[in-house]
Amino acid sequence: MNVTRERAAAVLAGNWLGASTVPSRGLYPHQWSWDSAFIAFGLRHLSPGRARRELRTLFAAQWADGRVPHIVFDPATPPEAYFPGPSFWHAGRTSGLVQPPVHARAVLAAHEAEPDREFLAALYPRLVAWHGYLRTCRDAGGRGLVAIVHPWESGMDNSPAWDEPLTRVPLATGFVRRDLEHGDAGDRPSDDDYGRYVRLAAAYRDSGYQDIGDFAVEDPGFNALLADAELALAEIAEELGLPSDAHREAAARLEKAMQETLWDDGFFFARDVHTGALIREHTCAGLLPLVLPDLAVAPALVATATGPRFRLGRVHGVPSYDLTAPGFDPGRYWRGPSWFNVGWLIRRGLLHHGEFALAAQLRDDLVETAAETGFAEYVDPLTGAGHGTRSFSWTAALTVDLLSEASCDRGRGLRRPELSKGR
Ligand code: 2M8
Repeated sequence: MNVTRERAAAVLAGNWLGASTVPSRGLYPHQWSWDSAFIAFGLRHLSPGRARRELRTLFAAQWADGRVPHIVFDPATPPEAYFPGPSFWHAGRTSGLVQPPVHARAVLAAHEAEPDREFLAALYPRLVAWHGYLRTCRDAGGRGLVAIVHPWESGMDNSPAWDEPLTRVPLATGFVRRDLEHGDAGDRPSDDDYGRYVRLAAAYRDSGYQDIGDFAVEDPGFNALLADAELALAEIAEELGLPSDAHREAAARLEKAMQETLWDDGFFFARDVHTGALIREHTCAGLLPLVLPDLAVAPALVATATGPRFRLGRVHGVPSYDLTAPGFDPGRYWRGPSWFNVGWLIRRGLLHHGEFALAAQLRDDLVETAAETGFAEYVDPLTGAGHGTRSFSWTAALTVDLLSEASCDRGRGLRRPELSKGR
């Protein structure tokens, strides 16, 4: 067995709680929504039953209104291990926020690894309710796009795109950050960012998780992943012998709305719903629409991805922020470092759009960098040095997934000299 695969499998085994996987033992000791979907992509190669269990556990915590909570708290973990913990949210065992909807793709992938019609039939209505919640309760801008109401909902917490809308949010004080007990402060969001996250989450909680508050943003990453999830749902419906047109139409509507309202000058930008203005920051979320196979503007978006702002193929992974921006920081969380889930998604997009050599190169780089950094949470795109926590579950899981592809060695030799370490 491949050594890297074995090491990645050991990370996932070490982070398994019995019915779900924690992103990391210290920093994130509960179940996270989109992490579980990425984890399932890897688990399906190691133990399809565990992949199904991971997803079933998450969906067992789904709310009556259809939302899938962004955290499901582990009752056996001390409440003070993570802040904001279960008592903050007033929502039983979960938080009240959401995360990007990558679950339908994960459910389909788990089924493909080991067909299980009962699993598919059980999850299908839950996925329909989840997407229905997003479409009906979150179209704050009335443009047919989902608005996120908290930076944590993007999964890209301290993205520079959220700086401007966050200026409207006052700072909360009087709480203790637990994340700094497990990570270097230079790798994590600032205290001011954290103060705003807490204030915003408390206000949403106090509205009974209904009101669109001070922060409402149409994020191209979130919406692209929802469109892709609708396409996956169409495939699931077909597999179950159910009509699928509505899902394909939903995907097409989202794609059209993104194209008409978020696309400008070769990029997809987020829109601040309160001001109606585009937030002109080039973050990796604006590249995620590449996951859509019919994306008409894919060639222009690939040109941006390979241009000076992201230098795809000439750096490690996909930088989370514009390399040319004054605020680019190669080590701080979502303000520059490359994350493995984003690289894995963009690789899929490159394959859709015929960029096979670049996709192969990205895959090799992701696998190698993951192994060399002990499955780091994120890496410096310029040096490949690891940052954040180590033995991070989605890094390990997506490595297993990439290694499981028969074509894994196809791209060897395409590596360009600029990619080598210690430049
Ligand atoms: C990070 O987010 C959490 C809050 O949800 C945190 O900073 O404590 C993000 O990277 C997010 O995308 C991820 O799902 C989560 C767990 O890995 O950590």
